[in-house]
Amino acid sequence: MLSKVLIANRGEIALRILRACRELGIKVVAVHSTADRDLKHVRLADESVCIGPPPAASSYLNIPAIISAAEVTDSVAIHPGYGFLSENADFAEQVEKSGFIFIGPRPETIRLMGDKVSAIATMKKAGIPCVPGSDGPLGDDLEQNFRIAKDIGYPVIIKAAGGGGGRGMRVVRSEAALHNAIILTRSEAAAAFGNEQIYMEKFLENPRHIEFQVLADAFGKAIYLGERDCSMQRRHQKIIEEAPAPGISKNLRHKIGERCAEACREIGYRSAGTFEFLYENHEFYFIEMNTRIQVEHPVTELTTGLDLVREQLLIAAGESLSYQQSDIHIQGHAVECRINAENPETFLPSPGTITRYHAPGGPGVRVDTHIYSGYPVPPYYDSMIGKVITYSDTRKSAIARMKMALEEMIIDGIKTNIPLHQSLLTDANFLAGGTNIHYLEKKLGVS
Ligand code: MV4
Repeated sequence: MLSKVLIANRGEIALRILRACRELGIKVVAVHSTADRDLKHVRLADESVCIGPPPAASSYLNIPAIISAAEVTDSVAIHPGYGFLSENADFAEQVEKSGFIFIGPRPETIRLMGDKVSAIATMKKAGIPCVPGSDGPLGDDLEQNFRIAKDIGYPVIIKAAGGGGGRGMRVVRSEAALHNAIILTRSEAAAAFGNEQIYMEKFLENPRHIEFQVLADAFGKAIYLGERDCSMQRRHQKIIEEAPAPGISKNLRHKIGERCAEACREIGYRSAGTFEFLYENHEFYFIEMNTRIQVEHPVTELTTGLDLVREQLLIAAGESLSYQQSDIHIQGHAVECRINAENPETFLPSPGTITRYHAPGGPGVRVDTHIYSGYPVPPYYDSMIGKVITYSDTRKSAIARMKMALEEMIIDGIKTNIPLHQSLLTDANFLAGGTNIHYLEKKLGVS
């Protein structure tokens, strides 16, 4: 087993990783910015190293500082969590070149999936259903691009190969608007991602966002752990996720999940991963692959009984997967509400000291958070301060447990989005299940 793991992250996920390490008897090194000395996982870690000032660029994104911290503490592996350096192929490469284990996929895999054009080409070849599109990057020949768009059929969407997660995209509804959209998206892509490659897809008007979780070891074994519905979002920030996705049959889950697992085998995928799909008119269309542990991983843990971070650690330690696909049974229903330190009406961040905190509890209630009474939420980072996840035998009962849990939860001193969740948990369309990616913004009257 790994002797000592450095956690290159902060907040709830750092604490989540610390707990998984502890359970396996792995020593933990926390790294933190000067704003994060009072984080719960820093207190609980065996050792901690301050790696820089509050701005992430100087601390949690500071590769030399993090690798130096691993060196001086004799760490053997680095867990990147989500966000920050988690999908930075150069970081993974430097971690390995410095003699440490990167807890995640191989650097080449991260690079392949980071470029959306190569990710889609790879997945298409591996038999994953993709959105009808340009089959590669767009060239500069306008007439040819007109033909590609005409063949796909308007509306189309122009996306940056270096983008993802909603950055660098433009919808085009007519041939008259295509040329400009290509030029604008290309120049934005060059500026934002240092990669001017762009590609074209059919624009799906009202899809749901459904993603499949996979787990693969270093010996070519891979399994899928079912799907999550992450359609409830605002400005590409998910706020509620659930597993399984309402209305997806066991048959379709098996068909898509098996293809994801097979694709992992073909590309030599390692660690936890997520295949992101758009789902519309009973069809799945692959859009991106995430090569990290995700915020919403707990809903999959509750419906499968696995501990995904534990599995990541075991895989990184060179163990083979101890589960076969036939060992995996999706049972019950799980819902996750992300708790953000923000104004529920304006969505502006609401940093400050939490003067009073009471956690909810009871059957089927899990709280993943690093907050405590007296914790100062710093203004420098993402506003997510925790997640409440509920589980029960049915969706209806998991939602009922969530309503109770959020009524029970007390976070004083700052504003949170709990009132927004309360309103969604009584929303007839949410209760019916299967709302699309535009539902929340429409309900809020934004788009
Ligand atoms: C799309 C799409 C419709 N059609 N691609 C946005 C985030 C990035 N991961 C991909 N995104 C989209 N790609 C095609 N061909 C609509 C979106 C999209 C979206 C996707 C998932 C979750 C929320 C979204 C919000 C707006 C647009």
